[in-house]
Amino acid sequence: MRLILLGPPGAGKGTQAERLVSAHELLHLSTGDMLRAAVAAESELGVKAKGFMDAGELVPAELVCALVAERLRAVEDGQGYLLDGFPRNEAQAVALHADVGDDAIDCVVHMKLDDEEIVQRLLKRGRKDDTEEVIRNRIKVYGEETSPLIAFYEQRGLLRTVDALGTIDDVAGRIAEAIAGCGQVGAS
Ligand code: B4P
Repeated sequence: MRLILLGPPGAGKGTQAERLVSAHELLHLSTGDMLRAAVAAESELGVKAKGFMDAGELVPAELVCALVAERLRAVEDGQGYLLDGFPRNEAQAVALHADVGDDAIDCVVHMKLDDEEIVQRLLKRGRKDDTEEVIRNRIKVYGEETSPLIAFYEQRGLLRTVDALGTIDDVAGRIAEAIAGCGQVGAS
């Protein structure tokens, strides 16, 4: 199974990704985690990415796409994967499909959550980029840059929208239902 988790900041992509990768033995590619590791290691990429992340902006596509392409090229045939937080705009989606092909994704799970719940969850999480001002900017960037991907994947028949409000178990149950049959021949 080859999945994308799409949703606003704080929708719980990372939280649900952990469950999905262990249930389906998927390779987990989280661009947020990869970028945070690069920042912590003070690598060339990390130094370039840090300012964008601290401000709640997207890291430039060429940096993120190179990172993901390198990992995806190393994926063995038949290995399922989960892209968590990537692609985050149309340029990244186009780059992804140019690299791995149009049929390299079976389903896109769109986790839907309203802005006030996002702010409350992220203030509670308290990561360095979880101040109210930065969270509101990330919500704005999501609306402008990432949300057009909902239509992009809907047109390709891949989108499954799930309500991300409720307990972690509730949301996991909805995702399990939404992806049942994904990646099987004849699945719609
Ligand atoms: P990410 O690391 O992707 O993080 P996120 O969107 O903030 O959070 P996520 O949706 O994973 O929520 P989580 O499970 O933690 O991005 C961080 C930054 O990296 C971006 O702003 C950007 O700068 C950069 N970046 C990443 N990918 C990029 C890309 N492709 N291109 C350019 N830049 C990129 O859950 C949030 C909180 O809610 C947690 O505390 C969790 O415990 C809680 N929670 C989860 N589910 C819950 C539930 N059902 N009920 C209550 N609380 C819940």
